Amino acid sequence: MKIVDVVVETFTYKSRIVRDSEGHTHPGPEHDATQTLLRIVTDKGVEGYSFGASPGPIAHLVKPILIGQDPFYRERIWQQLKERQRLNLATLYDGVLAYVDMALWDLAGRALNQPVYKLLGGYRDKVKAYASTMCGDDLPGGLDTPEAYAAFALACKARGYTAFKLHTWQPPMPGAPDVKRDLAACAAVREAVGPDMVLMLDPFHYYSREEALALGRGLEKLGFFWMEEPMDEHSTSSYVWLADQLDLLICGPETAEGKMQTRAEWIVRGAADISRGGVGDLGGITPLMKAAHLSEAFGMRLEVHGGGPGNLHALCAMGISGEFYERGLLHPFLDYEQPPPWLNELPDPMDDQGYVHVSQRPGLGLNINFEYVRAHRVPG
Ligand code: XYH
Ligand code: MG
Repeated sequence: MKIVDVVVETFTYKSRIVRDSEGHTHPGPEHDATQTLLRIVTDKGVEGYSFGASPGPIAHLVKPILIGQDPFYRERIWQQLKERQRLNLATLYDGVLAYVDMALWDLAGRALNQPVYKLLGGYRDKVKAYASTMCGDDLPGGLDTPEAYAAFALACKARGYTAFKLHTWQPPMPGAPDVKRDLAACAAVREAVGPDMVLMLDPFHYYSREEALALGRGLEKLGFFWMEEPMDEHSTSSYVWLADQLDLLICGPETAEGKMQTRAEWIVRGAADISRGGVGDLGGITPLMKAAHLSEAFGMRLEVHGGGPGNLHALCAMGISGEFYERGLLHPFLDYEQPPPWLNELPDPMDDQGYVHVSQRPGLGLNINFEYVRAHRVPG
């Protein structure tokens, strides 16, 4: 089997999610948006798909490497793309590698009529989810006050979630960042949901060591399970210092560059108690499994960053598995249970016990509405 084409199709849809000047997502007015479908095409007619890739780097950097290769040589292709990143980091970022790697895993599953997690070596077929909120906002009835977070946590508990992670207020929101307000939101949530719900915090990502320590000590009093990314993750030493001071579990790194090598450094230096990363941070399912096996060798869990089928299939193939699937980002104003128009069903359906079930369909299990993609395709 040989790869004969690599295509990115751009199409339009209506979105109610907007980004603030820092890039954080929030509910907003309905507007036109675009999405992309990456298609890796073979000479045997089998294709692999993923959503979100940028057309430019795929056409100029990825396609010339893939054409003519056997799509089952994922490790070789991933290593070639990783090496090509060194002088093309502005365009060939880890997310691009992730889209390509996921489409290759999808292609293998479709060719062999197996879900990806079984090709990886299945371990389970469902994973407990946590409700992962959007960052705080100033929308009345949204996530604008500690009481609003508490109300939303109760709604998520009623939906079946057994765990809830707050993303609290970040700049450019007025008054952010503020350790005291973060702790007020966490206290309101704990008061509302009771002692049994698992709670985590993902706050402003650039607090000082002292602010992160004050936050961590406050979370210990509230019985929180983990805190992630309270400081700039480029300072490993700061996380070593923080983890030494706290009983609260520190989970990371999430966004620090360097794939599984960075995670190895954090583990050997004691910068975190739980490792972290998702397909977007590491560059695909292939490196995410490398990081999972690295963590396992140290008897540590890796909690996967972000949702989506790539992360879910990896979670279902981990020996020391991440305990949770990050479902979100959620907000009281948005109905997460509705699939996007380009899919006929949610890729991460959750039962009323709080478990997300991995698809048994071949590949990543995406039930793609190709007719929608065709009908809304952007010419060119
Ligand atoms: O928007 O700052 C943010 C969130 O932290 C986002 O980057 C991401 O979804 C995350 O951190 N999830 O845990
Ligand atoms: Mg995070």
